[in-house]
Amino acid sequence: MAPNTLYDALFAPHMDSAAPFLEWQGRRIGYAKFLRLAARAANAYAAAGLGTGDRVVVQVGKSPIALALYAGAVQAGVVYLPLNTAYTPDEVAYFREDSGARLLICDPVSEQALAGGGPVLTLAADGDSGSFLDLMAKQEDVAPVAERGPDTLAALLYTSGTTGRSKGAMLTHRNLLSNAQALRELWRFTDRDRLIHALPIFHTHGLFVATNVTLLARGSMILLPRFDLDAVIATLPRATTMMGVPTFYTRLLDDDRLDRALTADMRLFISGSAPLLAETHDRFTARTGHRILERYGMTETSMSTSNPYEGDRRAGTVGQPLPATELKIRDPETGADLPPGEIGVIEVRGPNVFQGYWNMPDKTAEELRPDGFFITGDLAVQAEDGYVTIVGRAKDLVISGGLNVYPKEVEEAIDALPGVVESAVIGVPHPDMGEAAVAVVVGDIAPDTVRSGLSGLAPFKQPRHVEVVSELPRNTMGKVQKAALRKSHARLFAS
Ligand code: MLC
Ligand code: AMP
Repeated sequence: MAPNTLYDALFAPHMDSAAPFLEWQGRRIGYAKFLRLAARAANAYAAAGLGTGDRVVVQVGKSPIALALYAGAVQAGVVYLPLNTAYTPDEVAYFREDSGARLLICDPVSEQALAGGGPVLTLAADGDSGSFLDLMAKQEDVAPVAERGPDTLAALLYTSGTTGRSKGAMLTHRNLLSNAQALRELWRFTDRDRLIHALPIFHTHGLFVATNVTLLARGSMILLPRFDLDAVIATLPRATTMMGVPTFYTRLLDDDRLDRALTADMRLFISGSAPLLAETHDRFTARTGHRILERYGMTETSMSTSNPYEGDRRAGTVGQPLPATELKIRDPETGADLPPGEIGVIEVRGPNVFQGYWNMPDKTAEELRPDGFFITGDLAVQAEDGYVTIVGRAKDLVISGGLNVYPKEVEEAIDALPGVVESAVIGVPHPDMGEAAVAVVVGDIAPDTVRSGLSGLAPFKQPRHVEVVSELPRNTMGKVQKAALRKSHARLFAS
């Protein structure tokens, strides 16, 4: 029988393999060594009192050990809940409480601020010290494998909706594994691949798409702490593939060192998490000869569509649905199927689609239909030949450098400041981040005071520009016209 859990498919086949898995700051870590680290982490979870199904919240810097915390959770059957390192202590406290996590692992520098909400262990940003690492060091490097099935929970990834607080998307072994299998095949990953991994490992893109596909193909990853232009340029000649958000590609294009010679040994560049402009796609091809392969996905669904490896990688489109994924374009009001060429909301169904939001049956029912179709909130048209072009969002969301900013959350924080009457947060085209958040505020308050009043929010959520006005544009129903604001501010960041 084909393996149907993450451990059986991704880890078990490599237990004794000396093949390289990670390269990190000049050091090589082979598969067998990495899996011994994972086993130590699995034993350390057990030593800390966690059993199968318990949640662990992990807010740590990127390092091989941090990746082993994920692998160890898979082995121990612990549900993995990774968090953006930019989240503030207040934000972390919410995720921890909402998920009922048994343990939080964070950077030692935040330990004090996060104490009080339950057990805390630490791992330093470079992965070289911390109380969880100490606990791992005391463990055996073999560990039992928790009994898990394809339908048991592997991870809880928080993602905000347009209203209220963040929701934990429940992802099973089947969700994650089926997607990795589809992508490995579609993108032709093999054991000869060396992936430049410059993404964060707290989101679907860097944690699941990049890592699971590589593990499944028995390839290797050159792990960089973050996207650093010089480091990526230095690494390109030794790599075969890269996955990135559009900002990676626009930053590379802004550098004269990017050319055909530098990328001669690369076989594939993949982009996703935010719209890649057709213009960026075309410039990249003109400069390097490579056609970026764009795909589309979401925390709740992993990847749903992709351009082909062989065949037409069509600029400005996100390609066709993955083989096992059904995709429909539906009328956002009535839910009726729309014919090719008409704009509607993307709905998807398949083994990639999550199981619902943790402890939020009502929210789940709003977005996940009884027949299994998930309402993504992305607006698109589909061509007769299946290619999907995303044209906008029905949900009020700003995507900045591939990170989601929920206007409602920022508006609530602004509206709570003394002197503020109301506010509107919009996404405005930004040459580096794709979009940047801008706040338009009504009230007796200075822009700097608004800015300094938002320190409880992670920095990437804070508006890049704050403007105080006498009133917000409204339609006849009294609803704030964000479209009008986006239009009047469209050139704010034009270089
Ligand atoms: C950093 N900053 C950001 C930001 N990233 N602000 C807005 N949006 C962002 N994305 C802030 C920093 O705190 C800093 O603030 C300032 O901007 C300058 O930072 P920088 O050095 O220019 O940014 P950098 O560290 O280079 O990061 C930019 C980035 C990074 C685009 C490389 O954000 C990144 O790797 N993004 C990828 C996110 C991702 O993986 N998304 C996938 C989600 S999964 P200050 O105040 O200190 O100056 C998903 C599903 C799918 O969407 O389909 O994949
Ligand atoms: P997240 O909730 O962080 O998983 O972000 C998912 C959202 O990112 C999707 O709903 C889309 O709006 C957006 N997204 C992902 N990939 C693409 C893409 N290739 N083009 C346009 N938008 C994308």
